[in-house]
Amino acid sequence: MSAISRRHLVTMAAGIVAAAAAPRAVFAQAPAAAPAAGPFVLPPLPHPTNAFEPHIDAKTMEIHHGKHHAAYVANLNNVAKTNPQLGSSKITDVLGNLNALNDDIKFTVRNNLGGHANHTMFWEIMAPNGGKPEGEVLAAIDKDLGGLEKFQNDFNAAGGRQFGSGWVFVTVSKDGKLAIETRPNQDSPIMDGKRALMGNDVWEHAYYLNYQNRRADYLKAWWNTVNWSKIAERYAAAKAGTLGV
Ligand code: MN3
Repeated sequence: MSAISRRHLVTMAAGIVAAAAAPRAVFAQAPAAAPAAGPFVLPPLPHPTNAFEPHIDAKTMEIHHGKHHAAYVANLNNVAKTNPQLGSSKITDVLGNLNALNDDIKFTVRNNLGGHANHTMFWEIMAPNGGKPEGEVLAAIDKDLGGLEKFQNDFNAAGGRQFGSGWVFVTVSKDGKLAIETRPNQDSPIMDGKRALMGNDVWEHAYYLNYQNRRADYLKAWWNTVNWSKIAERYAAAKAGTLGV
């Protein structure tokens, strides 16, 4: 073998080693995503990430809140750099009137502000020992959703039927009427002038580490993380016309 071809082989081998090692090295050295400065803020989780085990594992909570929701917030802050009115408007006003936005930001705002609103609600209604529905909320569940057991079964079924990524919500009208509704992607009932009393995230990122393809098991287990006193507060706010995201 000539010196040239031997050198060529050594170079090739080194290239292969470098190529194989590169993705891991890049991943390990990647800095944690710094939140883009701006008007949108990632709300802190109300409980430690391991507070919901075994129903939702700590790693899923960390990634879901610290990566997925954080990315929606960072994307919004990037858009707000060139569209400062976005950061000074009420989230419900923007989502309730997406057609007022310029075409160049409409899609980004729909996905990321929808995601920000949905996840802000989602963390707010979570608690490790969240009790049971009582009082006016329970009365509304009985009246509009056929009682707690039927409601939970119907809600789980609707979440299971949502094809691909999306959400299953209970919407609440100003007169307190409840309905189970699903939305694709990060769409929110706010986009239709409604409000979400509560909702569950059926994107795979919400459950895949622990449940893989078993979305139905996740939907069932999720009820163990629901904060019913917070939902009672949201119900009262909806009837008073003051419920935000
Ligand atoms: Mn999510």
